[in-house]
Amino acid sequence: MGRAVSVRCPTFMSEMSAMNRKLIQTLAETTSKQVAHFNKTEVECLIREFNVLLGEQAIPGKAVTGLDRGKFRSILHNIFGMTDDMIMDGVFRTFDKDNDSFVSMKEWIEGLSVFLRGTLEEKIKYCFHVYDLNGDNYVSREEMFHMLKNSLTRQPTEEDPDEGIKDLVEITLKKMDHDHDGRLSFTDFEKAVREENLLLEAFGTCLPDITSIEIFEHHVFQVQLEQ
Ligand SMILES: [Ca+2]
Ligand SMILES: [Ca+2]
Repeated sequence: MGRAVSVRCPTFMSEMSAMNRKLIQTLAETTSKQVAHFNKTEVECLIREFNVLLGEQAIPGKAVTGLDRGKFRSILHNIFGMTDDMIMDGVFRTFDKDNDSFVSMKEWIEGLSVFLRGTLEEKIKYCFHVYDLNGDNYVSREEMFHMLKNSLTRQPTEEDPDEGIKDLVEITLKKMDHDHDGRLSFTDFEKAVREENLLLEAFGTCLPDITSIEIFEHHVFQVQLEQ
């Protein structure tokens, strides 16, 4: 992506035991080969940040479960400014690939690769997965209704908000449901987003804005340069 300048981890690394450091380096070596958008040093920094956020040290030989829903949601909220519960649950579900209710270190790095630096193709897959609330590979009328209602009914209006949202669902379907079966398949969604990129986050903000990406990356990758 052309953004990987020389990056150094905070001095924190030197405070870790040599054994732990070696473990993290080995882990980073392996993991960086599996993710598209981070180099080895960046992966090392992300592992360190993961441990900080987890609030406990990764002890060699001890299995670390990972970030639970609550911890993960507070990261989305505090670091990336997300507020929508339904969307945050969707992001959690999308990061938690093996569905064990924890975002493991590997899931964290793989997820962030798309979340922070994903290509359009990767982001289309990611957003579709977030929006497919029940995981049946379609975004249904009901799912659209719930998400739009959740994101739009912040301000109370005099009219029945449900009617307006139902109309919006129909308008959205008309625009995006290319095969006319009354729901969005991945193919429908992908086609619509490729035609109009703004539809990527049609049902709620599930990707961070550029400012929070920059702040996060600066904090995780380059904090040492300022010390
Ligand atoms: Ca998991
Ligand atoms: Ca669905």
